[in-house]
Amino acid sequence: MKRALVSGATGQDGSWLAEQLVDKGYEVHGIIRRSSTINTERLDHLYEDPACAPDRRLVLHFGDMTDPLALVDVLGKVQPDEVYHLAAQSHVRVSFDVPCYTADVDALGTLRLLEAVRLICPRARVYVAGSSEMFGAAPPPQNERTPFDPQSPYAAAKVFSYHIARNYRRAHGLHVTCGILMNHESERRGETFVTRKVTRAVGRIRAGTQAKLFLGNLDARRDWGYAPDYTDAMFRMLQLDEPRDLVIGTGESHTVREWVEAAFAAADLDWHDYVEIHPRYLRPAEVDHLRADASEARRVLGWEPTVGFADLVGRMVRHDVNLALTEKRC
Ligand code: NAP
Ligand code: G4F
Repeated sequence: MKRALVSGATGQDGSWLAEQLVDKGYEVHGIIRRSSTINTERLDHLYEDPACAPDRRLVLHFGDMTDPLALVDVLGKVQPDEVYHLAAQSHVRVSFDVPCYTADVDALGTLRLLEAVRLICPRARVYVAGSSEMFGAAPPPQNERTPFDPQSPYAAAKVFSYHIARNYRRAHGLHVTCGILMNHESERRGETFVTRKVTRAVGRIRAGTQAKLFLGNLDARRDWGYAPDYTDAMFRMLQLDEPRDLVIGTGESHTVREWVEAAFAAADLDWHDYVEIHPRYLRPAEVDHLRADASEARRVLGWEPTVGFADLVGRMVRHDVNLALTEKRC
């Protein structure tokens, strides 16, 4: 049985990936950080799966990307075959408020983990979560040859992560792969990212528990895909014998306005009646347009997205309409 260690296991991607790895027969270990509130909601259902808890197929360990000794300790205990490094302060807007913390977790955190892998389990294969945010102001379509032009502390930290991953591959011969993923969303997306913020609002407006939705820049364009397709791409990347960095995305982009319009329409609402612009949600620097040229990943991994824009919006709206009704009844 192969053993995988997932940092950021409690996040959107970590939870989908843990589920997929358990299904593939892996013993899955996740790093979670101590929190005063419950932060395992996205994983809790896995413990109801008989394949997981009783057989110890999913095991959680406390750790933090700012604590190198804890990373050494977990790696020593788990001795993983594969490490998926997903933990990050992942909110771009928030990275302008806490730039030093973001760099510590997202940039140095990756270095701490790679150094711990080098010392403890150098034969493990490592996936490092890069981001299409690294392309920043570079015009679309973006692919593996597009120069980075980061527009936020988050993006700059991810560029460091990308370069240090490549350095550990070249200098120390580690099997490290950096995935450069476009935005990916799901029913488990954090509620302050724009897609989920909108679908949560649509659900609550339909349930009569929210009146208005305040947003920032509606003109930005993103290449939105479905998160489980992207965690599947992470797995496929780590199965390549020669590690390489690949861009993942659908190749189609839409404005935030189009997302808003589609989400409200899916619940028979007119967004003009509910949405207002608030300067709080504007960013000091914006990324205007991300759209992937993922032809290399399609060729090398045989990867294809399975969920398109309209389907993705529909799934998330249906989920959040039901969720809001359940919350109202409670
Ligand atoms: P997410 O939902 O925000 O999850 C981030 C995870 O990192 C959570 O488990 C979080 O723990 C954990 N974390 C944060 N700070 C930590 C720290 N100091 N020590 C240990 N763990 C920490 O993000 P995601 O959407 O799943 O994204 C996964 C990765 O892919 C991230 O690196 C993100 O930057 C990158 N990425 C995401 C996208 C996307 O569209 N989703 C696109 C490109 C790249 P808590 O649950 O306790 O907060
Ligand atoms: O949903 P967002 O916050 O995602 P963003 O900034 O593109 O970052 C996400 O994708 C990256 C990959 O490209 C990841 F690396 C990163 O971790 C994260 O998952 O914002 C999308 C767009 C932006 O242009 C933003 O300005 O939506 C615009 N927007 C408009 N109003 C808003 C809002 N974003 C948020 N979060 N909240 C708003 O009210």
